[in-house]
Amino acid sequence: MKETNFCKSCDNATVKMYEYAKEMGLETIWDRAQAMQPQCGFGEMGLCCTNCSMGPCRIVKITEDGPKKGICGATEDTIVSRNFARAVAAGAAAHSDHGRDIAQALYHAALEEGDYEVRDKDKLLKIAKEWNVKVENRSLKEIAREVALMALEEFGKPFGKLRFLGRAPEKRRVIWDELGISPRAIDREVVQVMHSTHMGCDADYRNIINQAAKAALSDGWGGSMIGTELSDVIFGTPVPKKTQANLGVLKENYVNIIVHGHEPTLSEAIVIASKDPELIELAQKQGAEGINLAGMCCTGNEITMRHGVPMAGNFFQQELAIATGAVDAMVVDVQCIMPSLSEIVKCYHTKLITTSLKAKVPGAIHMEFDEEKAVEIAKKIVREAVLNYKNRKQKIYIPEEKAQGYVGYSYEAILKILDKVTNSFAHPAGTVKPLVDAMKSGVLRGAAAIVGCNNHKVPHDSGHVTLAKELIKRDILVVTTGCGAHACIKAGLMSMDAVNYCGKGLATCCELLEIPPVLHMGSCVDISRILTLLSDVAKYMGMDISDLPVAAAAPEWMSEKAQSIGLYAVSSGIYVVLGVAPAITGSETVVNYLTSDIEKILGGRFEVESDPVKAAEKIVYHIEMKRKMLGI
Ligand code: CUV
Ligand code: SF4
Repeated sequence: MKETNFCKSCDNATVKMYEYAKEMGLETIWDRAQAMQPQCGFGEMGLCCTNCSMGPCRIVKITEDGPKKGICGATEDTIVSRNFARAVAAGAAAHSDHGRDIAQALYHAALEEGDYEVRDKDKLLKIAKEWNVKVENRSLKEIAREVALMALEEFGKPFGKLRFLGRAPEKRRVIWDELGISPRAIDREVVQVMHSTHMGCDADYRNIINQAAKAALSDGWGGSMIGTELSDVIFGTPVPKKTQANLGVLKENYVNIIVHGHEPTLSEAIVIASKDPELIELAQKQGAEGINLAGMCCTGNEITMRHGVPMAGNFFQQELAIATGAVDAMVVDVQCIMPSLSEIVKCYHTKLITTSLKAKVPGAIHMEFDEEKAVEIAKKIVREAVLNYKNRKQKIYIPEEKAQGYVGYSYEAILKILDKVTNSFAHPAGTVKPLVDAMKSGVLRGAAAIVGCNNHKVPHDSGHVTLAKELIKRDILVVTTGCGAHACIKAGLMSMDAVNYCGKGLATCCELLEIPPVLHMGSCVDISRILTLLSDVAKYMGMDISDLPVAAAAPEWMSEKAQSIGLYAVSSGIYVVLGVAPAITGSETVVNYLTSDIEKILGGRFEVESDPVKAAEKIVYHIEMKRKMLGI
């Protein structure tokens, strides 16, 4: 087998643990990626269709005499766009189903069933006002119940458009309406993509992509936004706090529990359970000093944003965490959980505990989570972990890497920080004005979001980190979510010392506001926070999102959810740079459409650039061009 440079990571802890795992004879993501080479060219280009059983059909591009059409006559444009649309629909479904679970949790909270409550009253009232829910002479519970029910209706209501579209600037809403892509109900848009990409239905690539855009918008401005906003209502809107990140947050003499996956309903309950005095005492009886909770992937983002729980690592570190030998339980719910975990735990005492009906893994212990008995079940799960401490038998090796940083920059938190420099005499509190002023004066050139996963096609974390460093050097403020956020905090970019990497303008802003140059805005669904922020900036300036000197990047993306995010960002008028090409390269027409023509229609477009330094240059170019057009 040819030697590859697979485990290149800019994160020392990952490199060390990878080498250690190799020594121990463990198989990790990098080994499987290597064994998979060369990867299927048809699949890579999006040219394989399995939408009906006359197939699979694949379009042969490299030789002239190979088939140029599917058996039904579908062209490469049709096949590629259908595959892309289906991936977007799957991603939108995943995010939105997460949002639905949160809405359901709020409903239970309102009925006083279970352990959840309304923790952010202001946010609830704000949403109630936005949705025209009567608040006078009503209890908080009544309001919460109606808001929850309305949120649940967003998934399948027969008429109207999504309520949160009202947050978008007027110009944006007109574009969506004219194109017929204002989402109606979340489930409906996903279903419609699945229907029209069925064999023998939609064959027009532009129409297929428009429908995919509609489903994607139902994620960003629907499912994800509901997920974020209602999570804030139930669990509190994040405020800045200090935390630590990387595998070094695991503690040898403690019961280590890692929560991994996505939905805060489970992880919030585990946070409570891990502080239970009886369970801590039980841990001590087992010989441990206490219970140490850490989060991975987006669950890690959710609980660090709200509680400062240490972040154990991102997507590519999940197997490595178990290889430390110090994890007594890895508790997972949905999404981004590698099935390989059940294989690697066999070599350790670690218990892999699945909790969702939507995600069982053979070989794991299943302890079904129930929103109505959240803390009770969480305590059972924590107890399992605690009692497992004494079963440790392997050598423990925890890399010492552990970075410090600040997290918790929700949109509301950012507004509050901006208040510090707002002369409240002249401007009402809670305005984006200082941000706009800084951008107009050129102290800040613009802002960019760095989001998304890890992918073996890019050296681990270095896509995120290199891009972030290149951008802050040029006075571009970076906001980040998902595994990009993990990468940035591990690289020290969320500490106050990171001003040393900044250009003069951004450094001044950071020092004045006491913020790091890379702001942690949460999990993947929390990209909706960025949409809300951009909308308010655009509205303040009397413009559309597509006019702003901003950009987004997903340097190491891999999931279908990321494709949905990318498309809703583009459809919201944002320039999106992808570090990994989506499976569309089989059709030049579709590539041209998504990377060029679509900009004339929607104001945003995709760019594919695997080199993060070049990606930074492209983002800078885009931002400077937007500034010029604004005359600033
Ligand atoms: Ni939802 S989707 S690997 S955990 S960011 Fe991380 Fe984020 Fe991608 Fe998954
Ligand atoms: Fe082949 Fe058409 Fe069936 Fe796809 S839908 S598998 S291209 S026959």
